Amino acid sequence: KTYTVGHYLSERLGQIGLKDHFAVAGDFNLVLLDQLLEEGSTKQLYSCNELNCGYTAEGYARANGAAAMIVTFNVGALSAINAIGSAYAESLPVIFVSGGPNTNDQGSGHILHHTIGNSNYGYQAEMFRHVTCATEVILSAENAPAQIDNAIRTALRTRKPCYIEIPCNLAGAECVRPGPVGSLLAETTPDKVSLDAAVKAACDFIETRKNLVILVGSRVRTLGSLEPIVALADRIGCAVTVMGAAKSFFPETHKAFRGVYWGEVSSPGAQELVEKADGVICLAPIFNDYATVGWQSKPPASQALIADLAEVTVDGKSYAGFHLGAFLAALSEKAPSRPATVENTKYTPVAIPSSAPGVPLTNDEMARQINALVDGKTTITAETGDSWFNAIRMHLPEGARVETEMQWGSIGWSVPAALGNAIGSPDRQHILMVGDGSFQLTAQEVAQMIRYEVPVIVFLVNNRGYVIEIKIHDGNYNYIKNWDYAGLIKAFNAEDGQGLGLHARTGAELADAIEKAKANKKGPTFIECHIATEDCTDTLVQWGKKVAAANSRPPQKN
Ligand code: TPP
Repeated sequence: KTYTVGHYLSERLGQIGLKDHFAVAGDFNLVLLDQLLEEGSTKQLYSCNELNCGYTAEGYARANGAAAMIVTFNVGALSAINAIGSAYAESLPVIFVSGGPNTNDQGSGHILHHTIGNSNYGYQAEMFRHVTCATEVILSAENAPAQIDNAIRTALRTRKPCYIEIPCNLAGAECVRPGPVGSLLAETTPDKVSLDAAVKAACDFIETRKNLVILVGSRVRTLGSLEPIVALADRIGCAVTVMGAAKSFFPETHKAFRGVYWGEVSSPGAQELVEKADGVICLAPIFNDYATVGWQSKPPASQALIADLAEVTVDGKSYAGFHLGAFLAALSEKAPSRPATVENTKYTPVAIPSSAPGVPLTNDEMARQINALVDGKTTITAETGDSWFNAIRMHLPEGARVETEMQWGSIGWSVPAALGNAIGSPDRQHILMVGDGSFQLTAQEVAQMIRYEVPVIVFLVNNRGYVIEIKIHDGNYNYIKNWDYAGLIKAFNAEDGQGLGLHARTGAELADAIEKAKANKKGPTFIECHIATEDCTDTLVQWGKKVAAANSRPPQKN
């Protein structure tokens, strides 16, 4: 039997540790999908549309380190580009594969369906070039192995999405078998001279500062483990805070944990700790306007050591040629100990207030009950909106995980991302917190949770609007058409689904719904939580004011 380009891709996906790939069919990728099914290293799972497919893959990469998706040319790929932007922004290696025009049509002047109606088919790859680390348009079966390998290798090394375009008449063309997978997986050998210099500079920084604190950022996700961060904190002995987007990326039960640093909306004590420190060791941070509460809370360069994924900056000097993991490992062996901040400060978590079971459900009571459900094997996916602030104020047992998409911040992300995450880590309990406005973008992906019997517990916050936007800048455009959200589950179940749709209008109803959710393992349990529009976290209100102020700065006059 002929071994094909599609088989080659399929075998590689299995070799890099994927168990599944996500797809939407179209005539430019049908033969490719056949090859993937035939070779069979990974399972083929389907999405309702390509945007959802992209976010499902993005969520799977969060659980599994990488992901793959296959869509059709233009009509599919251009829907998915938003999700690939997300994977780029959030540093997640999603292997994006698009079917492409038959090689006989390329350069022939033929006009093809699904295109913008001219005969130059390079524009799709050109668009994706901005949101991927490697863009490979395959034009011959002979070159396919090197091009597929280059894209996958670059994605895994840089932790960014890559682009592979496979013409519809090459997916089934004869191809050589893959060589050893090691060259795709291995990190490049660190530049030892540069690494040693960075570690020396970091040790000097640590030695000469009186009040040190570690600030953990969201891109540490790419390390795949919290151990290197814990080892560094233990070695230095200083206090540790996490950025909002890095919630759960340091164990909250660790003696050095001092909560979330997020400028004015920090955990009690964390703002003072970080802003009074004369040395802040920032691990893979993203200091955007949201994270800095409208540019108010970025540690000044003179006080910050920035250890990013591919470079370390200390006292204005940059060192590169090694990955963050190698830097942390070396620094954890050499760093001097500075116990000051961990001994002089303490962390007092704030309890989430409760309300009586019979009264109308409040945001606090909802957050409190969700928090009580979280154990060490729980992943919470929290959508843009007040769900961020609710997830961030929760108390996490060791092992619990929170996933947010704070850099890209696209509403609708969380429904497919929670599905992908749950497929990528089926041994964990999955909780999704999503607002009604966000849900309206990607609602139909709940049907795939039903199809694949994925028991995500969905908390849909029906507060009749875009409350986060109301707090940033109010107007008519922030109020949405109400739906019977829980009622959708009956429609999605159709004749064979086992999803459960429930309403919670009081604390007692929510508690009852959560009990039913725990028992339902054959599909998602969707709990529509009815919350008053004005009822949201205080942190959202405070943060919203600062972000609004930053957004409304007038243009500078020349
Ligand atoms: N469109 C996209 C794709 N992404 C966005 N982030 C926005 C628009 C702007 N936006 C940010 S949050 C938000 C909107 C429209 C509303 C979120 O509302 P909801 O999901 O109901 O959450 P809540 O604020 O009520 O908690």
